[in-house]
Amino acid sequence: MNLRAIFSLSDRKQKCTAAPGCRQPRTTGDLNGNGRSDMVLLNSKGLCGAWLVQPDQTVKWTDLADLKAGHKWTFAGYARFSGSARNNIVLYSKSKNAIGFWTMQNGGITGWQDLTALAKDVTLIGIGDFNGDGVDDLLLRNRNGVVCAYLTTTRVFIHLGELADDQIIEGIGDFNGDGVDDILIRGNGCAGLWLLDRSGQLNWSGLDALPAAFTILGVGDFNGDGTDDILLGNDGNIGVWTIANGAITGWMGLGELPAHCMVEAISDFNGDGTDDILLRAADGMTGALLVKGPEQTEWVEYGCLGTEWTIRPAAL
Ligand SMILES: [Ca+2]
Ligand SMILES: [Ca+2]
Ligand SMILES: [Ca+2]
Ligand SMILES: [Ca+2]
Repeated sequence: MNLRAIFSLSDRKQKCTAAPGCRQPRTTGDLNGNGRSDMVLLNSKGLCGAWLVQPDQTVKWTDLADLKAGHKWTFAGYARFSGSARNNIVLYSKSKNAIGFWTMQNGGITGWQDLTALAKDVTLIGIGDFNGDGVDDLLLRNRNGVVCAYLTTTRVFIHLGELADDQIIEGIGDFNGDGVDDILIRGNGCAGLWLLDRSGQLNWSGLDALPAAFTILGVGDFNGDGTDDILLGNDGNIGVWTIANGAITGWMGLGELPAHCMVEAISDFNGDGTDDILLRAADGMTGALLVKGPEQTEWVEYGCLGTEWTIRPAAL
């Protein structure tokens, strides 16, 4: 199969109808700096708080703010804009098409910073470090499928590429371990990567056709080698395409999931250097599947969430 033909970057005439917004969850943030990732929760009334993951894998609730449902700001993701930890909480205002963030310390909000306001037809897709300077940037697209990065340190927009009509951005991660985040793209049943370098140049790497009935569930480093991998799942089973140097190196099965489980987030919840999978069952029970190795996982329960609570950043 000719992946280059399927993912033709030169086909810029088609009208893009792919859903805006990065579809899959990505790394959450460590909001209190204890080496374990935490979770921001937002309810339908606009109450925003966090589950701070403790060393014994219980969670401690902390109130953050009242965002007031239907008003200006909604939770848009986690980022690292200063320091070494991903502990900024990014908020998005639909009415202003603007982005800002909370600075955090010890799990509490210490301040607010405006980041940028976007042009009317531009949407925030995701957050990552697209020039490898250790500071997160914004991934944006316009309604014609043009994808840009807004570099937050230099406040410069750089053009990355165009999505064809059937292409969707599925995730963000560093798939070749060079310290620059790359972009996972799906189209026509196949997956591929936009590998970015520090100057914003883009190289295409076709991966493979998705196995029958499997979908992409998220991105994370599931074998702890410092390169992001791709989580896939079908009706009951999940597993990982392990990635190195922008190519698939193997399959790591992670076993069966109960029916109707949702992958809500991927991050390192126990601080062992390997990403884990936050799952939410149909009855609201939410916990982490700690990844220990091929076919080796451990389930820990954090608590039961009603349907009024969301964990994923809002689709913008
Ligand atoms: Ca950066
Ligand atoms: Ca990279
Ligand atoms: Ca890996
Ligand atoms: Ca882990």
